[in-house]
Amino acid sequence: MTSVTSDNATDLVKGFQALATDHQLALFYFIYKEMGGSITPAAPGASNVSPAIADGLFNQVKDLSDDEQLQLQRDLIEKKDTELSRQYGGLGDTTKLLFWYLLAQGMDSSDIIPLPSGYELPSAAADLLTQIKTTDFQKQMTFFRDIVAPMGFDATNSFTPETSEQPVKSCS
Ligand code: 45D
Repeated sequence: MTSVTSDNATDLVKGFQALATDHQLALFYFIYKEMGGSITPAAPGASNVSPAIADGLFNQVKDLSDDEQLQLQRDLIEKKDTELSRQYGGLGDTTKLLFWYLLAQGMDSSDIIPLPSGYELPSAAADLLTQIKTTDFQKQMTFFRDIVAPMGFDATNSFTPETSEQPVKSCS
């Protein structure tokens, strides 16, 4: 049944989003490690991705201190309203994915704060990792897009609680 598989993909997204911020970050990095070389930035123009834009954002992050780099990543997950979070929010979904990929590579090249040594995934995150590993490639991609898409701050959709008004009841 197709509904089983698509429900499963949604469950993964929900499971991911239910984790604490730091556990999401850690799991995401473990996923990157698992995928290893199987992520190949597609040929230019082959997909809906803007490498220059992802690079531009990554280069700004690279220049931050370790603490700021970690904070930025937490802010993205928590959809905080910051300058970089807004820039991220303006990217297309695949470009967001590419940006995270650059961050993960940056961790390996010491441009980005690494995981604390000996860090172990909390069990709920480890369970999700097992499920993601056994999901087929297309569904993994859908899962990734689904988790990176809502991260960051979407300035085009920013009716803050202070400025947005309750629906006015029409009184005759
Ligand atoms: O101290 O179509 C903790 C493209 C604990 C090409 C921490 C693609 C506390 C076009 C929070 C753990 C390549 C884009 C510290 C497709 C503590 C295209 C730090 C595919 C320090 C399909 C945690 C792209 C940190 C794909 C820093 C598949 C965690 C991309 C950081 C996949 C985690 C990208 C990061 C993935 C994880 C990226 C940066 C899986 C990034 C994962």
